[in-house]
Amino acid sequence: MIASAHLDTFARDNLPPASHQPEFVFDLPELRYPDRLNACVELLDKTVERGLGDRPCIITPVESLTYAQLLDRVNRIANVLVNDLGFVTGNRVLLRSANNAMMVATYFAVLKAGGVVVATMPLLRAKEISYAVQKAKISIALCDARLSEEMEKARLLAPDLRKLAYWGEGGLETLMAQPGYENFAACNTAADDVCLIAFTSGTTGQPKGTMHFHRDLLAVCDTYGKHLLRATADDRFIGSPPLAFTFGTGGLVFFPMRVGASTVLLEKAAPDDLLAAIEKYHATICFTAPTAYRAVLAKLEGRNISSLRKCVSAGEALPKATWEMWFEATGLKILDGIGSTEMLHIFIGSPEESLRPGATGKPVPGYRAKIVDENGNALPPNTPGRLAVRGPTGCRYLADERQKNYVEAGWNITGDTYLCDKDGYYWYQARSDDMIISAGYNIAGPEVEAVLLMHPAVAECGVVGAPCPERGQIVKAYVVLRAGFADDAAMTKTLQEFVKAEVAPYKYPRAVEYVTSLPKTDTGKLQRFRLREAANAPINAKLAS
Ligand code: 3UK
Repeated sequence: MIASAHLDTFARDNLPPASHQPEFVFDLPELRYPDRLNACVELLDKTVERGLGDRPCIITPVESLTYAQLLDRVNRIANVLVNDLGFVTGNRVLLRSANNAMMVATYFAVLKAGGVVVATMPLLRAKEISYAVQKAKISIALCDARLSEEMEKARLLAPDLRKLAYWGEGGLETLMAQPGYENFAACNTAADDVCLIAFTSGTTGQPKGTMHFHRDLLAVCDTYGKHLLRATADDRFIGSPPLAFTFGTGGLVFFPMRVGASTVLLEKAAPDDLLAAIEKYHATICFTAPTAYRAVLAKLEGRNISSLRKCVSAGEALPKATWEMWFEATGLKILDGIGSTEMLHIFIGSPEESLRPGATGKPVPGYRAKIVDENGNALPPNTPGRLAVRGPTGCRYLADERQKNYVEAGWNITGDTYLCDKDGYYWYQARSDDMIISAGYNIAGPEVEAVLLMHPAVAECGVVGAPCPERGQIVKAYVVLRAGFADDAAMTKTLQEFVKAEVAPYKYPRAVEYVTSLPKTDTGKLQRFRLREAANAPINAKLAS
C-alpha cells in the first residue's frame, strides 16, 4: 500500500485482511494510476484548470452551476470542514440530502479535504442513520435542513456525532461565506486511500459498508464510462437513482464530470418528473431502473424526448419485453448493465452496437467474469451457476464477517445466478437465493416475471416460491394490474395460460395474488424476500407495507 495521507487511520485500519480481499486487476493502460491521486482534483479542479470552468456542470430546477462555480463551493465547504468543524484527514463525513447541487458540492469537498464520504438516502430513518454513524465512527455531518427532523433524532441515538451543519437555512452558507475560503489546497491523498463508504441497501441483515478508494472513482469512469457509455462533453445526463446509491453517483456525477459534461439533478424523479425534465432540459443520457423505463413508456404520448441518445438500465434485470417496447417507442436500445455497491458500478454490460436484448452483456473492458459451481469450478457455456467477477474495483467491507461470503479465492461472488452463452454473453437468471425449487425443477422468479410483464394487463409483478407440502414450493405471482383490468379468477386463468404458452409449462404460477403495489427498497428494487415472507405467512396475512 501507498503511504496514507490520513491522520485518522480508521478506514484503512478496518479494511479486510489482504487474504480476504478480491484480486484486483489493472490490465488497461488507463487504469495505471499514479500513487498519489485525489478524485476531486481529477474530476473537478483539472477541468477548471483546462479552461473549461465556464461550462455547465450541474443543472437543477432551482439553480445551475458551472464547473468553476462548483469548484468555488467545494473549496468553501472544504475550508468549513477543516477550519470550523474540526475535521481531520481520514474523518468520515455523513451527507444527507436529495439529489441536488449542494449534495455534490459537499461530496467533493470531503474528497478534496481527504475525508471519507458516507452518503445516506433521504428516506432513511433515525435508527438507520445512527447505525451508519456508529459503524463508520462518524463525527461530522452535513445535512439539508429539510431533512433535519430524522437527523436530530439520529443525533440522540448516536452521540459520537459531534458536529452537524445544515444548509438551506443559512448555517453552512454563513460559514462558507468567510473571507479567504475561496481557495483550498487539496489533500495529497494516496490513490488507495479510502474516500467512500457506501452502505448496501440491505435486503437482509444489517447494511454492509463497502469501502472504495480515490482511484476506484476514476476506474469506473475509465472502464464502463469510457468503453461502453462513451459520453462526450456535450452530453447532458439525467436520471433517478439517489446520489447515495453508487449507481446514481457514478451515472449522474462521476461519468459526466470525467468528460466535462453536464448533469441534471432532480430531487423528485418519479416517472412523470423524469419525463418532463428530459424534455425541458434536453437530456441526452438517462440512467434509471427497469421499472422506471416501463412506467415512462405508459406516459410517452404527446411528449418529446428526442434529445435522448443513450439509456442505461441497472439495479434489476431488464425484462426483454421492456427493452423491446422501449425500442419500438423511441428507437433507442436500452443499455442493460449489472453493477453492485461492492463493485462500485457496472461490470457487465454492452455497447449499443453489440448488445443482445435480454442479455446483460459481456464483461466491461477491465473486468473479467466467469460462472462457477458451488466449489468455485468454472462451468461450461449455457450452464446456470454463480457469477464471479474481478477487475480494478471490488469488495472491501468495513469490519464485516460477511466479506468471506462475497469474496472467494480472489473473485467477487455477487450472489447472482447467471449463465454465459457460447458467444460470451451473460444472461441473468435470478438472485441465487431467489431461485424457486418446485417438484425438483429450478425456476428463476425473474424469468416468470418477464413473461407476465409481456401481458397487457400486467403493470408490475413479483414472483417467488410459496411453501407447498407436495412440491416443496410452488411458483406464486404477486401482480399489480393496469387500470381497467379485473382481478378475478378469469384473469388468473388467462395469466397462467399465457405463461404456459411462452415458457416451459412447469414454470407457470400456480398461485396468483393481486396487490396494489409491490414492496421496494429505497433504491427502487423489488424486495422479493418480503414477498417470500408474505407467501410463507399463514393464510390471509397481508403484505406488510
Ligand atoms: C442486482 C442486477 C440483473 C444484482 C448497482 C449499477 O444495483 C446496484 O447495486 P446494489 O448493491 O445491488 C447489486 C445487485 O443488484 N442487479 C443490478 N443490476 C442488475 N440484476 N440485471 C442487472 N442489470 O442482484 C446485483 O448483485 O444495490 C447497479 C451500478 C451500481 C450499483 N450499485
